[in-house]
Formats: sequence, C-alpha cells, structure tokens
Amino acid sequence: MRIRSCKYLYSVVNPGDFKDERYPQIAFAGRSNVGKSSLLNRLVGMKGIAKVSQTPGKTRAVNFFMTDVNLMLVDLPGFGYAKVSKSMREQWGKLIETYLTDNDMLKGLVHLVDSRHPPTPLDQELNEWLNESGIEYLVVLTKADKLSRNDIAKCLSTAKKELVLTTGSEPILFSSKTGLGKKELLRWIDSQIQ
Ligand SMILES: Nc1nc2c(ncn2[C@@H]2O[C@H](COP(=O)(O)OP(=O)(O)OP(=O)(O)O)[C@@H](O)[C@H]2O)c(=O)[nH]1
Ligand SMILES: [Mg+2]
Repeated sequence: MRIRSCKYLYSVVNPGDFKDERYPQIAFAGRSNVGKSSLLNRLVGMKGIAKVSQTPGKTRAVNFFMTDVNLMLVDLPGFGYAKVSKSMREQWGKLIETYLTDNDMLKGLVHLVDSRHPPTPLDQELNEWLNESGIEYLVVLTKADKLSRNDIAKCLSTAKKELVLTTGSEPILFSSKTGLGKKELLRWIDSQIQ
C-alpha cells in the first residue's frame, strides 16, 4: 500500500461529537511527545499535515484525516502530560475511550512507545486496556534514529518484557527522521483493512 495524499478532515473535542463514518480507520495513540503527529506525517509523506510541536500536549483533540486510499487516519491526543490538571486528564481519557469503544470502523490501533525509555505505567495501562478490548494493535517504538546499535536490541526486549502483546506482530522500530519502519507499518495497516 502506498498513501499518496492525505487531508485533514475535522477534530473532535467532546465525546458526544463523534460522527458515524463509512471508511475504515487506523488510530495512533501514545504518550504526549512520543512522535504520533510526526509518524503520521511521515506515513503520508506530507510534512505539515499533523501539527508537530516542541510543546508536549499539543494535540488535545481527536484529529481525523482522510487518505487517497479511502482509509482514515486518526491522531489521538497524547496522554501522560504532567502539566495538565486532573480533570483535564480525565476528560482526555473519556474522549479516547469513547472513540475506541464499539467503533466498527476502527480496524487497528498503533500504540507508539518512545524507544529510548521503557514503557511507562500509562503505556502499560493502555496495553492492558487494549488486550481486554479486543482491538487489534501494533506497538511501534519511535525515535529509533536516536538509538545506538546496542540500544536497539535492548529496547525491543524491554518492550516485550513490560507489555503483554496479545494481538498483532512484534513491535517495530520507527523513525520519522529516516523513514525506518515505514514500509513495515504500512504493511501492517494494509493487512488490517483487507
Ligand atoms: N529524532 C527524532 N525526533 C522525533 C521523531 N518523531 C518525533 N520527533 C520529535 O519529537 C517531538 C514531538 O513530536 P510530535 O510528533 O509532535 O509528538 P506527538 O506524539 O504528536 O505529541 P503530542 O501531540 O503533544 O501528543 C518533536 O520535537 C519532533 O520533532 C523521530 O522519529 N526522530
Ligand atoms: Mg501530536
């Protein structure tokens, strides 16, 4: 599969505002600043389509994008941003959970984990939640361009140790800088929507 173009559709901030969509969707989730928007941009080969920022917590809505292959990409708000109030955190959780629950059009979720650090407790929480939900997911270890050769093997084994991987395949390494992992990720997405 190759995505040649992509356009931003709309954002949802309130759990009650999700629309029924006719197209299959792949969603991207992970802690704030893990590289979700950058990955999305790399995947579709368009730099500015999802906003990338130095400031964590930038993506506070669920953002919907439409590709030329009739597949929707869904950028979920990052979790675990410390500077956000408890009530706001709960609101985000509710928003994400509402989107993920009973969504027939959701064909898979990409769980992004920073390759430089072990999965956080919030990553483990999402992982457990996904295992119970039955949603198919793939763990993607981001910012792999920042790893040394040694770290690469280590981060793969740490991810497999700290997370319980019940669906999908092995975690993959990804870099939005170099494009590492893009082919593999597209292959997985393709298999999810067949
Ligand atoms: N070296 C390197 N930096 C990356 C990579 N992916 C993202 N970054 C950087 O990490 C920072 C956060 O990237 P974003 O793509 O905005 O992360 P996000 O997960 O969308 O963040 P939120 O929207 O805040 O949840 C930016 O400064 C990016 O340039 C990567 O593969 N390699
Ligand atoms: Mg983002």
